[in-house]
Amino acid sequence: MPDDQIVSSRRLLVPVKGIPLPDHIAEGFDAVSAFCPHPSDVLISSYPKSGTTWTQEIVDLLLHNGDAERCRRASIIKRHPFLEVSSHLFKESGLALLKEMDPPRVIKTHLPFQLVPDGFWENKCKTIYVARNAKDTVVSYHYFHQMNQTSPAPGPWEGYIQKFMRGQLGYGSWYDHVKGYWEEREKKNILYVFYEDMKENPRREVERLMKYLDLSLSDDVISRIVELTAFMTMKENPMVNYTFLPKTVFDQSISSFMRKGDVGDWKNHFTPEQSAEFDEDYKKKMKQVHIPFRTQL
Ligand code: PPS
Repeated sequence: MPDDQIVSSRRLLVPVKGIPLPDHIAEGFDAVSAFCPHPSDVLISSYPKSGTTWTQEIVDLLLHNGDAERCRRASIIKRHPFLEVSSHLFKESGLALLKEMDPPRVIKTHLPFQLVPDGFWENKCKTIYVARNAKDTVVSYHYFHQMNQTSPAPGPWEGYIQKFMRGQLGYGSWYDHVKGYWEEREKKNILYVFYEDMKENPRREVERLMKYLDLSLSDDVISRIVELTAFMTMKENPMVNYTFLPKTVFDQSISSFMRKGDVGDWKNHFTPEQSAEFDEDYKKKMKQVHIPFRTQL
């Protein structure tokens, strides 16, 4: 077993300002809120299961001119501290890792906009928000909660969709999460990226990320980054596929972290009735805002 994790067990969710968070995150939340980043730090934010790891790997490769070896210097959780994660899960919390690193750092979070420490906005940190359509997200989250031994047990699919619609899963309402960042994206200079766009045309999205980061890399390097971050390549890469965590944390015999990597897998899980109910509810929750999500390509 790697020495940097501790054995864990399924945890409870505790509300922080109305958002259900894993109890170990809720307990340490005051220190997270007080975290002050450096203006050169980059934040990668998302609702869970939206393509965060994929985006992190692209950003790391962009910042290292496509050098695959340098991007294998450590696991993704060490390269990009997970802001709110506590030492209950990993030996070092996100904040402890950040303390050891010099800026510019890339920081991962799943916090909704209103829980992100103010320092990120005061210091005008670059922020990338990754969003994925709700139906594929809830499918991916259900598999994840089965294999993630530190999260509350997900229960059967039917009830799980209801919890997702009610915002009762970890990190709360998907609907509020995607809307929160969408509404602030212009004022806060947030780059809003869609998982489906990355699948459709990865090169175009890698170039968007590159420009946002004020980088200019050669066409060859961009091509290499696209290849290195293809689903099957990342699935085989031990520095990003989370096989560095022990079975007591992520039991990948239940479901792989790099599971399917597709747009439209929801069709294999939703019954026609579940899909109709979900769509009806979606229309109500998303009616004030048009965010161009696609559930198929
Ligand atoms: S986490 O735990 O919230 O940080 O998970 P996150 O990384 O956001 O999302 C995991 C899902 O993203 C898929 N994934 C990819 N898809 C396409 N291409 C690449 N390179 C890629 N890397 C990760 C991963 O397989 C999860 O989705 P599902 O649908 O479960 O396969």
